[in-house]
Amino acid sequence: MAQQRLDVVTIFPEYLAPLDLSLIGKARRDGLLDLHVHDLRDFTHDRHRTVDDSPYGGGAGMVMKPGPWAEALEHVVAQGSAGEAGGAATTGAGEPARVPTLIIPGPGGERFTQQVARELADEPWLAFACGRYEGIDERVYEWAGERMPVRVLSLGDYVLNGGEVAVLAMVEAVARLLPGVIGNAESLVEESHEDGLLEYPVYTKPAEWGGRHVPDVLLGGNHRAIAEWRHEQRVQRTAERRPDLLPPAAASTALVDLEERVATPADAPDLQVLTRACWAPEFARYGMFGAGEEDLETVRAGIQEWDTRVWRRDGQLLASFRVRPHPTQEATWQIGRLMVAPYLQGRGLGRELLAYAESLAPEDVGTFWLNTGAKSTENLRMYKKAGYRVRPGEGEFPGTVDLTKRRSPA
Ligand code: 6GU
Repeated sequence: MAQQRLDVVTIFPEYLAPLDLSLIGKARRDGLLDLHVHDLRDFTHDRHRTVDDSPYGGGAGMVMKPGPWAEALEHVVAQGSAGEAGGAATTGAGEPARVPTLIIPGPGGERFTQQVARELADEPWLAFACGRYEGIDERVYEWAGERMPVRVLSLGDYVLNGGEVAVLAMVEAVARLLPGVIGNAESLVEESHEDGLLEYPVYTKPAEWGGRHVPDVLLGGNHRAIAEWRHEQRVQRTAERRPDLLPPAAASTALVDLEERVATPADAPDLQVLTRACWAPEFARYGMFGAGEEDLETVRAGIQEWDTRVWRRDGQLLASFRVRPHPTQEATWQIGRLMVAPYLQGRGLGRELLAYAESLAPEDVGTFWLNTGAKSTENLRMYKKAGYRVRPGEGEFPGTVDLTKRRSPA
């Protein structure tokens, strides 16, 4: 079974002691989790083991110095290639992971959600950098970003004193998704946030307690009625406590309610922005550094070479794709740049766009072809669900895979 390696760098190693307890502790003892905690002060060289200093430009508090961080992270990265007994993390394919994905917890980060937890559970190796004080010198983020994928993640809109408590939360959320950590896979599926609704209320014996009764429906054996009641409770509870999780009633997100146009060169600037917005998180996450920066000239050329479609609402570009006959492959329809504005993702729009892109193919087309990041798990999930199969080997671009699907006979 694959093992996930975790490295945590902190000035309070004892803060991570709870990771020896309960299910997470058991996962470690079972060898599913390989956790290493490092003391940042071990990477200082002065008598006082100094990790912070006053901020340039003035202001409150102290800032963590870059030097110890770089040394600590270099030490962590070196563990990957060191081949120390059982030390090196391996990918799903069994190759050693060369660098970890670095997580820097902080209130200024991208929101840590169940979706992010799933993405992190897919990674063979995670490193966590726990900041304290007013934060870490900005150059550490740049330095690390040139060496490994970096994600700055926040638990929510409030401020903690440091990243340690956040790391406890994130490690618990991620580790319980690893195969083998929780015995019953179903208990993972039937959960708050797994499908966008909060959990239903639960009861156990006695059926009457202090004059309070367990709802009748749960005492009968009508499983269908129970399932319906529970679903109703979930919707009601979500509406009361987390209305933000329910699909917005007013703003429709169906494709048919948006204005479709064939793109012209005038759409290039907006398309460039949408492409960056869609790709930047992937690049950061999966470490395709520096790739994917297209200048306006290239975007304009793409509009000429493909049939590019754009969808706008109130002038704002919300979605796009481009299609054309494959330049070299016979009877093949190329679908590219299927993009949905980040805030509209996860609602099935991409799926709708894909079906529409396929419907534009001329009659003689027998195969649909597209290309995506080899590690873009959400894209791959959607394409596979739509009937696409990953072609063996590397895709058209480094770090990508090609996918194809036979057109079903009309
Ligand atoms: Cl991840 N870190 C800190 N220091 N404060 C936070 C947070 C993280 N998430 C919310 N507040």
